[in-house]
Amino acid sequence: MLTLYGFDVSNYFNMIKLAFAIKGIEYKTVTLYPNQSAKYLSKSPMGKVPALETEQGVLTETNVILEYLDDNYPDKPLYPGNTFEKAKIRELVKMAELYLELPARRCHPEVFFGQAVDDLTKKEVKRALCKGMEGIARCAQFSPYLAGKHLTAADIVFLYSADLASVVAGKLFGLDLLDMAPSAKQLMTQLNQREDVIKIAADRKLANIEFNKYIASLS
Ligand SMILES: N[C@@H](CCC(=O)N[C@@H](CS)C(=O)NCC(=O)O)C(=O)O
Repeated sequence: MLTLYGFDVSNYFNMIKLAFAIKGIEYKTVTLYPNQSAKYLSKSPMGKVPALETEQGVLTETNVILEYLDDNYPDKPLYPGNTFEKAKIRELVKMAELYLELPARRCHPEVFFGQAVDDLTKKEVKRALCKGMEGIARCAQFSPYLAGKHLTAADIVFLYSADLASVVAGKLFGLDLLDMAPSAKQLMTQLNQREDVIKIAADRKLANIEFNKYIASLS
């Protein structure tokens, strides 16, 4: 059986959990935090989560895992359509990660862990997030999903990237990031009403208690 390494607070981990839920794939989880132990690095080369253990070996990088799952479990495709349509989904996945998730992450220390981030970083992140959401607005269809009428990998990555990016934009810059893409709010609402997404959010809330203790133990 597939084994997923990571923890329920991780947005990347939750992208894979949602893909599993949508496809109805059975899997087990090993709860662990990112770390640089030799044992974990032998599975996850950067020590990050998620990592997926398959019969053939371990895979990391969320977009890669999503594509692997789609290739092996083609029911309920997350990359539906012809080669152009599939590429468009990959484009949106990459945009959500590069231009929302990653810039927002630079401000996570201040927003989620109470560690001040310098003003230059904040200025760069503010600009990057606005550009990112505007870019996605130009590329996505929002009809109602990012790539059209089917929920795809792009929506999964957007959901768990835009949520944290919105918190960063709201708390640090007083901005409503979702306002910058028409129908983004509607899409987030729709996705957040799904049973599988609600369950993942409940797991996250519960896991947050242990995670906060873990973070406190680091200082
Ligand atoms: N590019 C990676 C990013 C995964 C990632 O950053 N995961 C976070 C947890 S949400 C992590 O492991 N952080 C620890 C670190 O960056 O060393 C992916 O697509 O899976």
